[in-house]
Order: sequence, then structure tokens, then C-alpha cells
Amino acid sequence: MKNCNIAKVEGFEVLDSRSNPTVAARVILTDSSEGFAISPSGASTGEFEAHEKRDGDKTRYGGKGVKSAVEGINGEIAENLLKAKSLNQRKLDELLIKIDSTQSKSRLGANAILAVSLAYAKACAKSYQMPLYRYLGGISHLKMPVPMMNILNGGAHASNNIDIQEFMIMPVKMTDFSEGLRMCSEIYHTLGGILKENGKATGVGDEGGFAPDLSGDEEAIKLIIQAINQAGYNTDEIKIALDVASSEWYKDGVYHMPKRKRQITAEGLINYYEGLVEKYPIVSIEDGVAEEDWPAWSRLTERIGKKIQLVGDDLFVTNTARLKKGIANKAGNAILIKPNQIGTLTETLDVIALAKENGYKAVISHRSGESEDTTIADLAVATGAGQIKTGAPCRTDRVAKYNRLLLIENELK
Ligand code: 2PG
Ligand code: MG
Repeated sequence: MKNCNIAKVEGFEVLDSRSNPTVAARVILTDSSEGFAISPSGASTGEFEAHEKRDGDKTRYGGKGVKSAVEGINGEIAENLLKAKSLNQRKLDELLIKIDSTQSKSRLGANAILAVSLAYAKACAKSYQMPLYRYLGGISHLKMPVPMMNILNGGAHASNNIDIQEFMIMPVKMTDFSEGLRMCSEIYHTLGGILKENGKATGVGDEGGFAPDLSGDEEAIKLIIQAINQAGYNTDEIKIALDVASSEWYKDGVYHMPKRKRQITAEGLINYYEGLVEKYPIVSIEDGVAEEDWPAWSRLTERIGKKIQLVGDDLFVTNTARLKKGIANKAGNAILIKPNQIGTLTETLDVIALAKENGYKAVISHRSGESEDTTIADLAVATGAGQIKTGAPCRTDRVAKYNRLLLIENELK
């Protein structure tokens, strides 16, 4: 294996899809191969995520500037990486972790570290003259993911009255990715038409899904089923997935739904999900209970974990130690993978491997604040994760990932 040593590292402050600053990095190797990557940013962030470094200077971008994170790349990170010899991805990521030297990457910022880590991977793929998915996949089986497509937004991603954050559709019987994407896109358009006919708002939320005011979660699910059928499909081929993002609701042992102004216990929520799963074609629920509520996670998994996928997002935060705790506690049966929750590519790949070894499914995911960066599309194919959550087929920050997947599928054929 050749060494990919670094000749230049640069950081930049750019904008994400919510018009908040985020960190971009360019890495140039000694053989002139170049990689460029942009870190994403969440809204419903987990408490145990790696630290996103922001300037806090209220005179710029309401305090959300990332100049200090960028300075870290151009200063300390560049200095150290340029000196490093015999570099490869794992060594680079270990070095970044060492330079930062904090548990949560708070000194240099996970937003700075991840941008460098991903830009380096892209530069190495170039150096090996391979597409990124093939470089990352190595000898592992490349596989196109099933989209877990968010078509109706609520929670922290929309200013409507729906408390559940994401209502998604999954073309579980798709034979090709392009066919699955087509079905989902047709359903998305049909849903828009139905909302319009019913006099509902068709504006979209942060992830491109529609964000209407509705009477409740069940109306959202019913409208989606209507859209599936009206588009010419059935609920054997198209299933529903939810991201409840319930950590946002949890306070002092009780769940407070902020929009509906309702309070409910973990037990009440679990009963509610059990009823929903009985009634509707739901195959996956993410963050059904909160990141700190480990007993509720175990109970939820015991009650419906044999029947459906239970995805830990805020619960696991793409973190090996938290996933190990989850495995020991039989909490959930799948993990959401967001590279910026942990901050390096190597740690991301390690947690996916741990999940696989323990029979947990992995769902590769975007953040609600995204950019034109499409690394997660390649990551999904490379790891053979089987599922990708990257929003609606609307907003270029989301569509860019779908288009990248279409091109990858073409190459693999
Ligand atoms: C989630 C994500 C992505 P955010 O909760 O799964 O959909 O949202 O990036 O705001 O954490
Ligand atoms: Mg989530």
C-alpha cells in the first residue's frame, strides 16, 4: 500500500443549506491529488455528539461563524499533518484526535476535523485513481442502499404543528436504486398534489419534505398511504419509517410534545408505537425514546424489536462506546450513521463494523443542515449498509446525494 502524504491543507468558511456557516477543507497530497469536503450540521443534535465549534461572535452570523475552526485547520492541523510521514486514513484520523486531545473534539471542533478527514479520503481515492465508494469499500461487497426518504417534515425541522420530525417512505421491494428513487419521487409529487387539493400548505421543511399543519401524526401517515396508492403502488412494496427524534421532548423523565402541548410517559409512547405498528405499514422507528432513557430503549426493543427496525440516532451518536452499551442493554437493533456526530471517517467505519458484527443494521444519514457534499452516498455503497436517509427528492442539498447514487449505480452496472 502506498503512502498518501500531505502537501497542503486549507480550511474555508462556507454556507450550509440553512444558510449557517460550516467548515470546508481541501487536502492536496504530495502527488498533487486533491480532495475537498464540507461538514454538515444538525438541528436536533444528540447531547453526546462530538463538538461543533462555532465562534460565538454575535456580530457575525448570529454567533454561528466557524472562523476559529477554520483557523485551526490552517494553523495547528496543517502544521502537524504536513510533518506526518507514511500517512493513511487511520493514521491521519488518529493524529487529528491526538492533536485535538479532548474527548469530544471540542478544542479544534469536530466540524473542522471531519472536513479534513473526508477531504483526505477523497484525495487518497484520487491518488489511487478510484471512485470514492470503491476506495472506501476495498474488498467489501458494494451495495446500493434503499432510500429511507423523508417526505413529510415536522419537529425541529419545520415550523408546522407536527411533533414527529420525519415521515419517510422506503421502496423495500426495489430491484434497482433508480427504480426505487423513481417510485419515491412519484409518491412525493402525488403527496404534494393531495395536500394542495385539501387546501394544505405545500412549503417544505429543512430536509425537503412537505411541512403542512395537520390534525396529528395519524393524519400524516394516512395521507402518505393515500399518496402511495394514488401513485400506483401498494404498502407491500412501499413501507413507512419514522424518526420521532424524541430526545427533543424529554425532560425530567417525561416526554413533552412541544407543538401538541401534550405530555406522555415512556410507557405511553411505547404503547402508542405498538398501536401504530399494528395499524400501519411501519417498518422502522428512529429515536422512539430519548438518548438518556436507556430502560425505555430496552423495553421498546423487547416489545417491538422483533417486528420492526428500531434505530438509535441521538442514542448512539455514531459512537462505538455508546453502541457497545446499547448492545449490552439490548437497546435498539439498528444505528444511524452520521460522520459528523463522531468527527472522523475511521471512527465512522469502526462503528459500522461493530454494528455489523453484532447484528445491528446501519443506516447512513445526512444532517438537516447539508451542502453539495455527497460523501455519504459513496459511504453507503462502500459499506453495503443497505439503507440511506438523505431527505426528500427536493432541495439540491438532498438531490445531490440521490444523483450521486444514480451515477454510482450506473458505474456498477
Ligand atoms: C436526524 C437528523 C437527520 P438533524 O435526527 O436524524 O434527519 O436531523 O441533522 O437535525 O439531527
Ligand atoms: Mg434522527
